[in-house]
Amino acid sequence: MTLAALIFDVDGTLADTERDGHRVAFNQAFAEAGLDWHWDVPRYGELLAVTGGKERMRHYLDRYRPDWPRPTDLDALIARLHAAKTRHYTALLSEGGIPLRPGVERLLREARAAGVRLAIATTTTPENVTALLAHSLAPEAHSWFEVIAAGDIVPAKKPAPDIYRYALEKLRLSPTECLAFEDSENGLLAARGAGLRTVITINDYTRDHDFSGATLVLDQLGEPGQPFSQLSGQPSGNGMRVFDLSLARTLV
Ligand code: XBP
Ligand code: MG
Repeated sequence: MTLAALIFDVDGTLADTERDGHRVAFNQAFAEAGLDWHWDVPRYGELLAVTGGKERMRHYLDRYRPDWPRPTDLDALIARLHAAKTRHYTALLSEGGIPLRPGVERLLREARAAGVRLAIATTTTPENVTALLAHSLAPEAHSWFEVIAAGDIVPAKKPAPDIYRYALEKLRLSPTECLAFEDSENGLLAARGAGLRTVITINDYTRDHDFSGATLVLDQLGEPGQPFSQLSGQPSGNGMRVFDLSLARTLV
């Protein structure tokens, strides 16, 4: 099968945005609202089991704050906090941002030059994707992606396959022509659920996740002089240990 498109997750895959980005922005929103909620690094790792910021806040209350007095309109509070969190997160990116992970920009540029189409499938809010691409990649990088499937565009977030199905439908491609890139178990379940072969690049929050079903598990995509380590999957035919299009093509 010819490789037609690469579909990328954002958080944890394009950049390590969770610990020093989303987590910090959530805490800023909580403090600004006068709430005594604070998510430290290990607690945030537990909370990442639930994708989506609004869903994550609700899960936090259910799991860790059963006695916290709920306002009559909890949905409205969550929506306000989430809007504030998005404002803090995008401001943080514009102030210098969070770098892309090794190999990401190289692979995106190689795909563009070769006419391999690009898409995004993420649970995060669309403004966050635009801000990350603009500040960490290139001002016009938004336009590099034919489809940006993000946030509440589908009601069921990862691990549900809906966001990947949506992206495939917009691309008008079958999953066998594409390759997905993910960093987490929920992301892998979503991509696999949509029938996609998936390459995982782990990070500190996800290294102990169950990645059975992944085509390839790497520590990162690698750069010349900074080769990837392969954690599982078929041995790559690429002696360089840099994830490039020629390696991607062997996987579909
Ligand atoms: C990303 C998420 C998101 C972000 C926060 O998961 O779980 O919830 O942490 O984004 P994935 P919002 O990488 O699997 O897409 O607050 O904008 O929802
Ligand atoms: Mg992710």
